[in-house]
Amino acid sequence: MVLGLLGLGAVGVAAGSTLSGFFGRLAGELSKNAATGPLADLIPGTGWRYYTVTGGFPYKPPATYRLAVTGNVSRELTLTAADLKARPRTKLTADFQCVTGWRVPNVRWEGVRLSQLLDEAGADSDQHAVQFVSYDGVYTESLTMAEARRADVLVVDTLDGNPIGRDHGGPVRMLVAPMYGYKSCKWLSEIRVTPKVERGYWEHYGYDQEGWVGRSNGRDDTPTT
Ligand SMILES: Nc1nc2c(c(=O)[nH]1)N[C@H]1C(S)=C(S)[C@@H](COP(=O)(O)O)O[C@H]1N2
Ligand SMILES: [Mo]
Repeated sequence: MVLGLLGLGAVGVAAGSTLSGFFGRLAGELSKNAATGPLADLIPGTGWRYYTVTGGFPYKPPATYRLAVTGNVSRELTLTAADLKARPRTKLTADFQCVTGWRVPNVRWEGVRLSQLLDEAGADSDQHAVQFVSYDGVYTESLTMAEARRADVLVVDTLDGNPIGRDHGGPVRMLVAPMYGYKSCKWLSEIRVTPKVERGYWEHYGYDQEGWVGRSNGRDDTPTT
């Protein structure tokens, strides 16, 4: 399976092309839903799609949510949603772009810089990577330590001024603003400092480890960050 299947639905494209206009688009949407489930639908009017590779949306209410910072660190952290609110906060507005082509312009995010949490945990200086683990039990992603420490890589809990909901990977997810959406792990459970980059979910299907918007995966999108 390839990521394109999730985004457009190969079945949907094939079905849509035999029809025209509205009915063609409708057939495409219905076929896409058959492949990915109704909750992965295009959200009317926003451009967002809700993605989940497992078919599940493993939401933890903010009151019981926990984020672990583990691996090769001098102090492991266990943070609550309130702990994240109490740390220095960063706001960032950026287009959100999926490698399958859809883009949501000017999304307003708020959260804590990943570098802040790596510093607090005392990430060992000889470690070269950071891995992100999802509560869904399947999805992981990784960045190099240099990428992870960029100012536009955030642990976010706020989207367009609201708490991040279940469909968007709330209450806490990653935002790797300069890279395609697949690098931004939803339902974030753990941040793990590792000696080397571990291949993530979509990298196993051939997507680039370095998912820079506009210069990876053979795409020529215009980067906005
Ligand atoms: N746990 C998890 N994180 C994930 C995904 C997923 O399926 N599961 N999909 C990725 C992809 S390909 C994209 S484009 C974005 C989509 O974010 P959204 O569902 O909030 O639109 O989440 C990324 N993070
Ligand atoms: Mo994506």
